[in-house]
Amino acid sequence: MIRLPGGTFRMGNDDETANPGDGEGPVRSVTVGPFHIDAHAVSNARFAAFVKATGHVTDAEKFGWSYVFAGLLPPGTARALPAPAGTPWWRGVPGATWRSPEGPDSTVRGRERHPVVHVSWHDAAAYAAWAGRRLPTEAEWEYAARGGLDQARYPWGDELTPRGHWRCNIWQGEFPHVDTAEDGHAGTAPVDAYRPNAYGLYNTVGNVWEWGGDWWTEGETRVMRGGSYLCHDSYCNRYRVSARTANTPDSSSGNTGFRCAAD
Ligand SMILES: [Cu+2]
Repeated sequence: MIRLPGGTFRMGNDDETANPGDGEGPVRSVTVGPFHIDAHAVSNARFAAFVKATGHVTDAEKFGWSYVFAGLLPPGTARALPAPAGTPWWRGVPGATWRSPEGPDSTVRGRERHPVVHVSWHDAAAYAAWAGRRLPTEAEWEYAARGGLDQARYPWGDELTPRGHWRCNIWQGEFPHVDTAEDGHAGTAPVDAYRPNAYGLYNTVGNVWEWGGDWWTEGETRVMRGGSYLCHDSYCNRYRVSARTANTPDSSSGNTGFRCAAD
């Protein structure tokens, strides 16, 4: 974990390119106290250690299915549940779990250093409690992800690909049909891929959405931050440091994970 001294920073974003319903703005001064935060998302190896120690059963395992991006499904994947309205690239896949991210015939072998996915907010909170940690507040997450840069668009600055170099794992090509993987990865990347920000945090934007400790405004969904490997300007530009979304605490998908914080 990384120890951060805390301080006052400008949180949020007034840019009109943000999604109006997301509540990124207005920009306001926020003060956070000192805290610790994981340098990267919790990996499959770490989550496996938690499950081995506790026998934890994830929400996706209880429900018997989870959402997988259609483009990552092995050919012939059977009995996928229909996609939700408006997002035809998702499939509800029976047997998709953190151990089998693309369904029963898949494994995380070779992806031990990739972020755990198909974990709900409940699963993330259970892991954090086991580890003697907690999920970061939104303010802590954004303060840490900004790495000391005031109102920059990304954790490293305002330019998406400085000098032509990719700094995060998002979608390149034509979403949702062609991912050219110009950034080096289609699907998840290892938790410590790319260069960290100035505070030493890896992959705060892109790779996987990260559950946060806070409720969304209305109190039925939990905040998620950072965007994922599926983000692309043509559909979802939430791979920015101020971007946010939410989901119900029992939801899971192949592009959502988490990192922990501690006092
Ligand atoms: Cu996105």
